[in-house]
Amino acid sequence: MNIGMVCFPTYGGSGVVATELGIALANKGHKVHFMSYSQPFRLNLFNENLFFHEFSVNDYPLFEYQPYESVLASKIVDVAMYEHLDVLHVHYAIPHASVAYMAQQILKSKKINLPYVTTLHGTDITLVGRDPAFEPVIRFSLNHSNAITSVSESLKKDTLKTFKIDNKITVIPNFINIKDYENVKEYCIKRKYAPNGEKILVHISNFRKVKRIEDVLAVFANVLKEVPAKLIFVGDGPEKTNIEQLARQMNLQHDIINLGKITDPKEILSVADLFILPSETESFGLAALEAMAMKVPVISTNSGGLPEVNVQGKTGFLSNVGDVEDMSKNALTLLKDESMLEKFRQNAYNQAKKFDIEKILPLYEKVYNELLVKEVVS
Ligand code: GMT
Repeated sequence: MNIGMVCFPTYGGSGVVATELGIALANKGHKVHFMSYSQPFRLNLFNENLFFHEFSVNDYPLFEYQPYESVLASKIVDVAMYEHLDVLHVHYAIPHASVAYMAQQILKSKKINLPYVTTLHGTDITLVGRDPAFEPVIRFSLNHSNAITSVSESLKKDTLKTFKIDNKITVIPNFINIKDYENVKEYCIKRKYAPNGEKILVHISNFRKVKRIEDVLAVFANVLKEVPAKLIFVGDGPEKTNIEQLARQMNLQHDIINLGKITDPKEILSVADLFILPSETESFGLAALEAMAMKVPVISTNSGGLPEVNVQGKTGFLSNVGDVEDMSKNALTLLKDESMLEKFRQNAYNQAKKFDIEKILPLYEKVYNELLVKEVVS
């Protein structure tokens, strides 16, 4: 199958899902054509079935806002015509679902059929999508998607609550390739970051308000009162400077290691004792799943789709949003009990295996195949 894949290339879950899905499809023999304004950060093109079509948006002085949608739609039309795409898969509804619709209509005028799948990832529905200014366009382009997938049951419910959608929504959870998590070497970094055997807490995100990183600091401060520990931050984003300042005010700066954007966090996770994710909303929590695949238990909130990933009292603990006392208590319970921590580590790994790409890939292929069958019939 020739598949067009549209995603944001920036540091974020939807780009990771699109990229890892594209790689897995390419390994299975499908030809996958990525279209984005720069190369998605995890896309490694050493695969004869993977292609990247970059487009650039002109910075003409008349445009205060650059016409991203028009350029992307034109790129999709071009790639669909010359690479003979069978299906287009767009990640993140805004603005990719309406761009896909526009491209589809242009292609129709050239007697070319291009069905499109829209995958909803989270903030495209729960945050940005809640802005009423987007409502008519999102509703229209979702209702005209040939298929819609959502990364959790919770996100599906949120979508149906927020928009009047007549279309079916198929839940296909986020995934990891469990084979990639076997035999990751520690490279002695545990000793470098925790020279006196301190416990290591890790938080990975794109540092936006929705992640409530101030709660990570509050939990860490409480942990430090009872257990020697270090906190590793991976990622960058709008809240980073505020968080650094807050950490100084709380006198935590000497125990925090800021690593910035890291493409592949497996090595860092290999030295972690706990992963902290206190998000306000989280449609799935891919970062938590990646931690679990590295045998790291998760202290998280119970918002959105997190309970579909992190199992209370088994792979970690879940608390109400903002309840830092409960999160601290849970973190300390695990950090102070080595055998319990070990059991949770194994449980986390076993739970992550349920989301292995081998189980998830056929679900996406089924969605694509159903569209092709429909096209033959109509
Ligand atoms: O919001 C982000 O953190 C980035 C965002 C994205 O779309 O890039 O992540 C969302 O999609 C991920 C992949 O499907 C999910 O695992 C994340 O839970 C989701 N983030 C939120 O809902 C906040």
